[in-house]
Amino acid sequence: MHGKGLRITVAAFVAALGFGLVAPAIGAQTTPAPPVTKKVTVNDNYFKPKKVTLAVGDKVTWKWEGFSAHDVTVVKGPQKFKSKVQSSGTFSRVIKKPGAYAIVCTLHPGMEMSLKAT
Ligand SMILES: [Cu+2]
Repeated sequence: MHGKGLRITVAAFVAALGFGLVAPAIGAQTTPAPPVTKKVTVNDNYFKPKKVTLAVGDKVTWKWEGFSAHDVTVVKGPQKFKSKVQSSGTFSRVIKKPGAYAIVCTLHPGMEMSLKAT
């Protein structure tokens, strides 16, 4: 007698968990967008694209495609970083802070780009 009643109670509790509580909780969660890698090419003497918008947590990979040496330097922004002066290869950073970033090649005045992270 007692055992059967307990089983029904447990079954009802599990059903309540499954349909009443757990399912809406899962449905209400927002799944963050997976991190994305944005590609920028480093050319002679310009970045392409010049403007990049991304979400915090995304990565930017600069790829050197010109013949001259260049660098990637944040001159203004919430997160500072600087690549080596290089003429080939890549440089990557995960953008961890929201805001506007002004980026230049310190070797070539006017070789600039901007990043906006939200
Ligand atoms: Cu340059």
